[in-house]
Parts: sequence; C-alpha cells; structure tokens
Amino acid sequence: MTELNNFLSTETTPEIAKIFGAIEKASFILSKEVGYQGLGADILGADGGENSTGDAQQKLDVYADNVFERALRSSGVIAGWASEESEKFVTFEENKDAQYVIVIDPLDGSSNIDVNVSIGTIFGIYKRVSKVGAPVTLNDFLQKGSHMIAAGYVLYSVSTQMVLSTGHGLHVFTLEQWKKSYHRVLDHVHTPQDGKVYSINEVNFDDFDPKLKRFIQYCRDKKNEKGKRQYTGRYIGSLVSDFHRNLLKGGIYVYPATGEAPQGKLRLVYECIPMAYLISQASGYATNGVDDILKLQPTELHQKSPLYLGSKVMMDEVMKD
Ligand code: P6P
Repeated sequence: MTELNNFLSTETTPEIAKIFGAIEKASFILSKEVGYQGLGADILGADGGENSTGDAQQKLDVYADNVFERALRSSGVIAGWASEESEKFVTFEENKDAQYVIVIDPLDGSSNIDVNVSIGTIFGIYKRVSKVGAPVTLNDFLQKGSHMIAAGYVLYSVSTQMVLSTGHGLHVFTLEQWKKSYHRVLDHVHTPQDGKVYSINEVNFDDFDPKLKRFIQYCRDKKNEKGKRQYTGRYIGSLVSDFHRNLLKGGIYVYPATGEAPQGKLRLVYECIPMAYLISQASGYATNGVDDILKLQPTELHQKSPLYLGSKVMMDEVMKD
C-alpha cells in the first residue's frame, strides 16, 4: 500500500482510494515522459490531429489520454469517463457494475510542452446517477459541481505534485521519482484570504466587461501600507500552474469571456468544476463572473465557461457590482 493509499484509506472509501491509486500510477508514467522532453522522444510536438472540440492535439495529449484511460479501466471501480480528448463519454464495459465516473483533462496546457513549461492533469469524480450494471449515460457527467465527491490535479513541474480533496480539506503530495511514491507535504491547505497575484491574459483587456476592467485597474493602483504596489500580475498560460501558485500564495485566476472566446476558453465539466471544487475545499471560491461554478447545471460535455477563482478578498473585489 502506497503512502497516498494509506492516507486515503483514512479519508474515504476503498473504491475512491483505488481511483486515486490509478491516477497515481498513470501520473508516474506521464511524469517520466514529460521529463524526457527535448530528448527527441517521439511524443512531443503536435500530433497533427484535433480533439473533439477542434483544439490542436499534441502527441503528449494523446499519449496521456491513453495512459489515464488504461489505468482507470484497470482500476475496476470506474464505470466510464468523459475526457477532453474524446468527443463522447465512454462506458468501460468491463466495469459496468462500478459506481463511479470520472471527468478528466488528461493534459492541460499541452502547448507549453515543447518549451519546457509546467503542465497538468485535471480530474473530478462523481457517483454515477445511471443504473449500476447498465452503460453510463450523459447525465452521469453533466452533474453539478455540488455533487462532485472528489477531485484533484497533477502538476508536472520542477517536481511532480498531486493536489487532491475527497471532501475533507485539500492536501498536497510530492512524487519521489526514484521511489515512485507520493509523500504528503501539506495538508488541510487554506488559500490565503487575500493575495498579491492576479493571473489573466491582459491582451484581451479591451474585451473585458466593465466590472473586470475596474478590478484590473484596482489591482494596478492598489498600494500597501508601505506605499508599494499590493498586487502584481503573474500568468504562466497553464491553468494548473497558475492555480497552484495562487492557491499557496494567495491570488486570483481569471479566464473571462473575450472577443475570440465569448463563453470563455476553459471547459466547464472537466476543468472549471474540478478546480472550483478544489478551491472551495481550501476556503476560496469560484464563479463564472456571475454565479458560483459549483451551482451551475452543465448542459453539454464540452461546453465552455468563464472562470474566476481564488482568494476570498480578491474574489469579493472582482465580483463587486
Ligand atoms: P491563453 C491552456 O491552453 C489553457 O487551457 C489554460 O491552461 C491556460 O490558463 C489558458 O488556456 C491559456 O490561454 O488564451 O491565455 O493562451
């Protein structure tokens, strides 16, 4: 039993612990492959294909999708999944009696792969609403975030870390590469109530709604008690990386509606909702600029949504009318 599994056995059911065990195994493989970038490994660069929603696929996107699918199928406790890389959800026939389903972005930020910038896997777990023993249905994956029972991300960076919650707080594990095991480094993390960082692609400033423009100007102008700037901009262009820094240091991440992306760019089901679940477990919160992300009713598997999430004080400020 791995340390991660040991910890989860005190936090959740054996089935949920088994799901995280599958994610753990798949992340070992991906962490190694990501680490080979630049060595001519033939899994870098564009795959030439497109995913279900027209995003150019990187070879590592497709590779990650296969690795996570194999691991989750063999866990025996996932009845089906919805992945960013496939247009439709998939029933894992061999696990039709299983009670859980997973929504996943196997590799977010993959355009950063070739320039050695950190990337991540995002996932969320639901109890299926369809009949156990039957194929999974679309409704299994279009559940509100308030019904999510666990979520996490894996950040492939200077070190590989898994951040997770099963509803009892948010915990951080670091992968010890040579031993192939995760070690808990932080538990019951609460993101600072206020922060110093706002993360947004300001090239779209002219498209932002007046409320957001006001917030950006507020961040640019706000001084601390020493008369120094209170806030600074940090934007890696990788949601998991920006989220992780802001989670630990305090801050806000915003991908709003823009001219090119009137519904935002991020996917509600397998990016926004799992990240909203995680920040809510760490005393922050997430909205689509108007409503709590966890209260939204998804209507399509790959629908997009604006995403505002982070420290309470900064979120309250950006949400002010
Ligand atoms: P832009 C990566 O493609 C991603 O989905 C997020 O990880 C990241 O925060 C965002 O898009 C970057 O998008 O339009 O600012 O380059």
